[in-house]
Amino acid sequence: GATEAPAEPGGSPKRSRWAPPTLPTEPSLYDGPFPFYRRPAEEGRFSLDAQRRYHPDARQLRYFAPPPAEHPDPAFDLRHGYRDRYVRRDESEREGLEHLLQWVAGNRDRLRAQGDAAGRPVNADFVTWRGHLTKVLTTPYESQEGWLLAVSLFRGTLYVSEVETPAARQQREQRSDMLQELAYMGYKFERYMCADTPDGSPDPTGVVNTNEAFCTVVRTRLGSHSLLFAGEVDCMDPRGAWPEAPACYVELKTCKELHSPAQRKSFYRHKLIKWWAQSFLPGVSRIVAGFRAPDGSVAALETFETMKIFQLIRGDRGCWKPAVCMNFCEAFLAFLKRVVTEDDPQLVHLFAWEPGSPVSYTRHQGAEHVFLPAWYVETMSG
Ligand code: 0WD
Ligand code: CA
Repeated sequence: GATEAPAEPGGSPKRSRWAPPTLPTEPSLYDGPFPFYRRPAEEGRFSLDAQRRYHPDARQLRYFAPPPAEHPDPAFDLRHGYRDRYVRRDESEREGLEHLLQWVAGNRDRLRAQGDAAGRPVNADFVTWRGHLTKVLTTPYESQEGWLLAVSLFRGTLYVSEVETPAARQQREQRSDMLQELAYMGYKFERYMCADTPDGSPDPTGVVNTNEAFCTVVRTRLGSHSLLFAGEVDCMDPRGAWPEAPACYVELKTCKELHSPAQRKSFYRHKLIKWWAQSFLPGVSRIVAGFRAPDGSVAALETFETMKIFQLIRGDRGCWKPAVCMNFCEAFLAFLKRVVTEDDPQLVHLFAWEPGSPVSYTRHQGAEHVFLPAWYVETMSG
């Protein structure tokens, strides 16, 4: 797959070379009123089992079952089982949009029945993973990690799929044992906080298998863009104040214990932005954090209501703003619509961003970056 420079309109050699448009990411450019964001509605659910097999049901959904106090007693040991009770998903297996597309294909009759005037088989402007949108939302404030997003227009819908950057790949392949244990501790925390049945109790003695996942598929709208995306959800609260999905879902997180107001401020500035973006997008109403002590135990639990996070950061002038994140995302989606106009699953535009630069793109025809599987194109063309 060769990279083609976009056509040069006019083509006069005397004129300065046409440069493809880019999208700036400075926060000040997006500091306006919060854009319209429709309350996300759950369209469907699916599960991935211990062998990473797809099931069109909620068999992997777990139930929030926290301890009675904010200081778990007996203490959770997050390191327990790391050496001998850990089955890790093979992360070199690039799945792309595969499982989400399986859900779309499996629901094509219903999606078609909701069809719009444009006659699209999927009545949405964008189909993607929630995690990809989280990265877009946090872009104006991100200073460490760039991203690469592949985009194809197929039968009126833009599909967005992440491509691993060389830097991310290197990080993944060279991840230290300490970082791997830290990742394990996050999954282990889920085992202490969730039960397999609505009235059950957690059984933290079992195996942690990161192949297993429960995903919700939600539909929403940002400004003029209709979105259909899926996200992995940790559990639902059968006794919560919001009984309906997706508000009933609870996101579980672990974080290093905070000892000072300065540490808390830094946590609000750098970590809470990611937690907020991830849960706000699908309408998950609560995030429950377990703060890790140096010995690997959970020193305290703290609940963050997603819709109240903006109140925690409002007083800090140097902090991120939810409106900037959402306005940037809206502008990015408009940019995709403007650039990707040829309906062709074999044509891929690769949008690249690195901190300190604007978003740019390259155009690729055929093979190398194509990400919509043949089976999907076939199924949705019928
Ligand atoms: O193969 C790939 N390139 C990717 C696959 C990249 C990103 C995600 N995925 C898959 C995940 O395996 C999962 O099935 O997509 C699904 C999750 O999508 P999402 O909800 O859009 O992703 P995100 O919001 O980034 O992550 C949600 C949770 C994570 O929880 P924390 O609390 O750490 O944010 O999904 C899990 C993880 O538990 N997760 C993954 N699990 C296995 N492999 C991965 C991954 N690569 N990424 C996230
Ligand atoms: Ca989580």
